[in-house]
Amino acid sequence: MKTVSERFPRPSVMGIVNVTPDSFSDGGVHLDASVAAAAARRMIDEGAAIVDVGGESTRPGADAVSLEEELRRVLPVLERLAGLPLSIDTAKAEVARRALELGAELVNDVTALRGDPAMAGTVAAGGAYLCLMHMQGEPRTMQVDPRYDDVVSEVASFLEERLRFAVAEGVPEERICLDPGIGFGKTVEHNLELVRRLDVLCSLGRPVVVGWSRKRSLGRLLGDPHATTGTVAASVGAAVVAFERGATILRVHDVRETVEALAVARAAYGRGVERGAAPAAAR
Ligand code: HH2
Repeated sequence: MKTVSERFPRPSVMGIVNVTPDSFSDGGVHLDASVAAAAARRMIDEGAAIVDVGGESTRPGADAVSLEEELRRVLPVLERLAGLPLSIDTAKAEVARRALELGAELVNDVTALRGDPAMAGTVAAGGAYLCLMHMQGEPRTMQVDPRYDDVVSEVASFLEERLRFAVAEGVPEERICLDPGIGFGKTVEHNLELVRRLDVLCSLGRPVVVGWSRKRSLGRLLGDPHATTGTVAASVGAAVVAFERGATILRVHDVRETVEALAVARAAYGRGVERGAAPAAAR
């Protein structure tokens, strides 16, 4: 099996399909399994390296969903997408296990293996890639006054500890990627600081995933203090900046626009960038 870096050259795009009624951006749009599967296929045609399918919203304020409900949402979509490159966005080991059985190759766990004690073993046994993400608090309350002494070093220490844990539990290090968790218990300034100093996270030695697409911090940056989403153009700009700072995988809703913008950025940086070399400006 390829390493994350071989499977996902820099930059790679991860498309997002949320099979939920309440996701902050595409909630309710993909609740029907056929509609969700068609959206995923379109994203792959548009250049996504992988499509991340999720059945539980983690937007600020979201409530948890039961195992039965999450399976009911995602399994029919995964079944329709057999043979395509898929990731499962879940914190539940049983959802991950069923998704891997149906051919998913990556488990995207926003709790970084803290949500379900069986998750690490499931990922290891399934031979899957794993994304470990930082979150302060839990979705229901995480945006209520998030605080850090130094957001970058705290996120880096957390991810380093989670990486060691995953490896100790049997997940090969070369299959793991790390994500600062934009918007997960972070103010606009925390998000900006994490991307500005993304080189600190890149120096942990694993490919970095950034998911800033359509998030409220982008809307707030544009001057609306009550925004709950960001625009497509702001999201594309955010993806290019994250790539420029060293990100390998960009998790986005708008695949075609992001792929086109990243093609220009990649061409401008020239040879070597896809192998993980951070552009000089990001070092
Ligand atoms: N963001 C969301 C969900 N999963 N996974 C990773 N690795 N990184 C992220 O930044 C990330 C994630 C939230 O965005 P979205 O899936 O669009 O919305 P919701 O959680 O409301 O379904």
